[in-house]
Amino acid sequence: AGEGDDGTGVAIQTKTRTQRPPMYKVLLLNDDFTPMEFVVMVLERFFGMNHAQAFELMLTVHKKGLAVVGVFTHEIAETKVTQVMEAARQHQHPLQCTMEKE
Ligand code: NFA
Repeated sequence: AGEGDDGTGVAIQTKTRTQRPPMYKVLLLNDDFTPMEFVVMVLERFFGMNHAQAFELMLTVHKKGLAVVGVFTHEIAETKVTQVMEAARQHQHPLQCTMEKE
């Protein structure tokens, strides 16, 4: 991708590599107690989903046990997990949200 010089006048080929940060999946886990509408509200508020998208993802978690809500850099993923866990704690719901490296 590039050309340098090794000091003897010989051209050296150098590769350009695109920098990509490690990405993290944010997972939402099902439970038997958190109200469906609370999960929908959380997805709308913290993940920017519209009501239909949020309802569909909530149902996926409800039926399959978990789902990936989104994929983010480490700092953004950590913020999302904290926001969801804090909202759940405030409302005393057992909703669980975690992250894992892609
Ligand atoms: N399973 C919960 C209920 O029936 C709803 C729920 C969906 C909870 C997604 C957590 C995540 N009230």
